[in-house]
Amino acid sequence: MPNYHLLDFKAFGDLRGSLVSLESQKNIPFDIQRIYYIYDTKRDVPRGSHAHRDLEQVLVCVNGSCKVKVDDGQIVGVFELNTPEKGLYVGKMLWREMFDFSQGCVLLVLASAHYHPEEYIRDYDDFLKEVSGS
Ligand code: T46
Repeated sequence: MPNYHLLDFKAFGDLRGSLVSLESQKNIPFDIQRIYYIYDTKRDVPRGSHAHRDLEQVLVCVNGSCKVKVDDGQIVGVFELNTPEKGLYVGKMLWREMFDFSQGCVLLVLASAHYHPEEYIRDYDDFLKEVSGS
């Protein structure tokens, strides 16, 4: 089983619009320690291209759309995020890339830990070695 999957969020919609609530250990499968958002992106300029040794995240496209490629060293999944009602859970030790950003894309990210730049793996070959245990 790959360590990534889509999450469905319940939207509370009425004549005024819609609301989605995200809560630690309820519809988000970890304690949220950090929230950041990515915006003002360019369609042809991918982001990411790294892995995390010890971080779990949920990515939600709250406006527009983008694609996310996740790679566990064996299986590669590509997801289009185009609704605030779905999130992509990205577990530990996964190479990720975000690309094909639409105009106005806003990607909200919930993370299980504070920002620790030293736990990033930024070289794909190093990632493959670590993930295969070699
Ligand atoms: C990930 C994908 C989905 C901070 O100072 N604090 C933070 O919490 C983050 C996430 C970044 N930064 C700084 C570090 C860089 O100077 O913001 C700048 C841009 O970060 P980065 O190049 O890592 O951004 P992305 O879009 O390539 O990757 C980010 C996350 O870093 C990463 O964890 O999984 O979004």
